[in-house]
Amino acid sequence: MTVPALRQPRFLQLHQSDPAALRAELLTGLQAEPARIAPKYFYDALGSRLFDAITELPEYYPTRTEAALMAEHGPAIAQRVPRGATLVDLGAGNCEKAGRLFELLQPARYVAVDISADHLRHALHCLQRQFPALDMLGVGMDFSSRLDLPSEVGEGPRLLFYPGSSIGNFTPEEALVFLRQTHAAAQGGGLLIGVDLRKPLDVLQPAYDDALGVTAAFNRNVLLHLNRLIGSDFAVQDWRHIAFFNEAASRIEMHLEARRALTVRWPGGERRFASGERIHTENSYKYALADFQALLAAAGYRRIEAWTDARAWFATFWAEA
Ligand code: AVI
Repeated sequence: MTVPALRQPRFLQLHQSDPAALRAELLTGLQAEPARIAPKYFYDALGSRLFDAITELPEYYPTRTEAALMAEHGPAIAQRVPRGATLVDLGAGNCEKAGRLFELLQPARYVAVDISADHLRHALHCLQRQFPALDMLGVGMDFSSRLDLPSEVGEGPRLLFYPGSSIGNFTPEEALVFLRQTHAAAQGGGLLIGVDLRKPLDVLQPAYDDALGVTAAFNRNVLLHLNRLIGSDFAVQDWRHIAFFNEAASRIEMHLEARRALTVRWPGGERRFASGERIHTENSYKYALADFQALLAAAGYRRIEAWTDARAWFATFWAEA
């Protein structure tokens, strides 16, 4: 008797890092007024672990609020979403959130997208054992500047999944560009997206400045990552974590503030920072429900539906392409 071979996930690595371009981008940011570092540099190995720890903090409500929302409204969401579509998980990470949806949404294929296909290997192999019949593909690509899915993702409607309110780390203008790209990529399917909403300051502020200091460590760790990438000599103890809600822009801003006047050096350059001078590291936009609905409509989506938790802190939108 021959035992049928187990289906294996396939992998495709499209993103190749370009050290010279990366260095140029980082140095431009460091020399800008005010200095800035893009939030994607938070996520080295330690930064990714610190982010996982953030999601478990009592103050960081988005992850557990979204999970509860999906558990409660999953069946209603499943009624809207087409069966047998290709589920494309943007920023899949450990693939946990999408894995919880397989039984509910019954996709024909699962495509996990992240910056590195290697990061997806373990999670996809585990999921494949749990769901042996599901076709699985891991794609390593950087979709933050352009979402251009490869032909291997296949024909037919796609269900794009972008949970966690990562859309909030784009400016609204960038978010619109990105949503237009998801609309084009959906091939007549749709987008299931998690969005963090405006809420009282006494909830927002501690979520980004927690009592244990995990978010502070996450923010300051970006400097250690930079030291490895460009050979700079940032000393993390010289930098204070700052997080506040910018009411006019409706966003949490994170910065690193110099505790004293200092000079940061790297091969071929340096920058002086005055005491109290800041490096801007992240924006996390908080939307009104109607404003995000309007953004989806402007991107070309129709039949937009939203589910929120009882306190209206977080929303999951389904939008047809
Ligand atoms: C990944 N992103 C949605 C998080 C957020 O809430 O904006 C990143 C984060 N920054 C500080 N805490 C969490």
